[in-house]
Amino acid sequence: MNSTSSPTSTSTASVAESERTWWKESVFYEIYPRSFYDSNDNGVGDLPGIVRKLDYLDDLGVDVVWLTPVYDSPQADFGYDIRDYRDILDEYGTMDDWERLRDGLHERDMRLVMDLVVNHTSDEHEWFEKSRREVDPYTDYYIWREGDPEAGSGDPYDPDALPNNWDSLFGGPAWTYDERRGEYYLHLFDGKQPDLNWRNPAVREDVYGIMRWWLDRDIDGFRMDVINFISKADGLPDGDPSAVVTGSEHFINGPHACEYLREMDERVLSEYDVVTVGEMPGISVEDAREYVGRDGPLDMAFHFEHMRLDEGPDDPWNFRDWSLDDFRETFTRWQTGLAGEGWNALYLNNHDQPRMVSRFGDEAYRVESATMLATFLHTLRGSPFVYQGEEIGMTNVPFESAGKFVDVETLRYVERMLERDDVENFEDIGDAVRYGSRDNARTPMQWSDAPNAGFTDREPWLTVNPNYTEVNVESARADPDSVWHYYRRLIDLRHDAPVLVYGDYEPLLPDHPEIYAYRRTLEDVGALVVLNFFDGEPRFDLPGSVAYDGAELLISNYEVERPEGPDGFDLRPYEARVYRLE
Ligand code: ISL
Repeated sequence: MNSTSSPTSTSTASVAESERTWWKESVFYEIYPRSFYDSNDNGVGDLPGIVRKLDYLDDLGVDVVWLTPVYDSPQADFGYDIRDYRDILDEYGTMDDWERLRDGLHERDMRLVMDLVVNHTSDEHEWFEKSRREVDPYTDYYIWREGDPEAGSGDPYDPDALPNNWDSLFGGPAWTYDERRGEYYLHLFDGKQPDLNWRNPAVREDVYGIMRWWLDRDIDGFRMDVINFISKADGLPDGDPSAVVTGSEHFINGPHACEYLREMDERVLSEYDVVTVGEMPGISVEDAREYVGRDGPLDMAFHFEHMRLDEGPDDPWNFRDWSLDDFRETFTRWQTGLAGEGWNALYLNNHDQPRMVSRFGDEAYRVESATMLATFLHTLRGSPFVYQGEEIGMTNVPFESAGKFVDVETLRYVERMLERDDVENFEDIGDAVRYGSRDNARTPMQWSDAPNAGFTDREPWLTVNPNYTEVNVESARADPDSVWHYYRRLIDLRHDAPVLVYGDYEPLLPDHPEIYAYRRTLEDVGALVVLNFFDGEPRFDLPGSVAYDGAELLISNYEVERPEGPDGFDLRPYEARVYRLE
């Protein structure tokens, strides 16, 4: 069904040497270790499991693996709550296993990016245990405030008693009262994830020490968790109560965030040839220019604007349809806004988001829409990030009941909603939870049609998607028309076509209701990308500005009959085509 022709390689000589770097030319692959592969049959994925799948990654052709947290952690937020930054969680293996993974990747010319989670630690981290006992130098390692537990009803959780009105991103107040210290500590996420006090130079010094410890173990970079949240506004003022997350204007891109990252760059990063990707909810293109522009401290940023397109303006769980106009406008703004300035980190899903096929594609056209979206991801200016399972077109999960969810954000939301008078039972919010829960992304990787999708021989820690009998790596690899083979071809294509990496981006047909088309241009080479985002059969009318004569089809997710009309062609549902233009 799919066709690809071999791209005539263009030289990269036309790209200024100063512009070229390995990470711009790389395809990244995100691994969520808990769900990747279980080597010791305890139901939980682990590092030796990843080691066994290294040839799989090599065959797929990806260049860099981003490993989400594998450090010692009580797993309140599945690793984003770190107890010891210099140790591996027992369930996942040992430092020796980690070294085998790193070496195995390097032997295959792949690189390893680790997750740096330093906005907060676990409340079981030694620093916090000492901080709550006011043991120096840790007393001011976290953000402690007195508040007024005697206020109002005398309940320390009376809103009047709290130090301010900020919300946690997982819902409920961002403050927890610590009986022992008699003060509140700030946590922008769960109560088990206290925020570090970045104003304290000793905290920053310790973070840099952790970074050096890993960098000296020969890693190739960091993905930095909510790194634009590290600086909180002076005096921690009350936030606007009408905001989706109250207080967020005082901690997203806070006053010193960029300054701390510059210091981190000077003190640590500048000494290593590594890539840095900041996860930055709530940044605009203008903010991104500061973080990842020409003089910015980091290399790339994950922004969230396209993740918000189907979320309600007041309540993110109040999902609505996204529109192609907003989608195209958002991507175009980021493509043009960072042109010549910075580099995009491109993604359509990750371990926190619904599966892209179920969100921006169509499960009824699973293969077509997965390959169309993949074509989009790999032909924009920036580095594509593939999330495990995306390459076989994994979908959202029909979770049977409330009891099947395990993610803290989801559980908190369900708890909160069930307290409301207008919500009688889980099914009243079931659709939203099934659509939006982070657990959709975290179900075990589907390796085969064996029990538990070949992920484990035991009961897995999280439900397996029942579609594993059809959607799995083994059957995808056996089928030349599968999503998996399309990803391989697309990754090869991007490696061979500098125009897809470095070329300028120019949207075509900016108002088309169904088609998203654009041109990439690098010197005298062009690429035309035509994507049908829906299940209709619209005609693509070639814009006059595009010289289509002699265009060569580089890849498409349907068989394309040649020759076609000189002024356009009809598209099939979710059809994607990429042409090389002379
Ligand atoms: O936007 C979200 C869901 O729609 C959030 O989950 C958002 O991605 C998140 O708040 C920031 O994510 C990162 O930090 C969290 C952790 O739970 C996530 O897994 C991580 O990716 C706290 O460390």
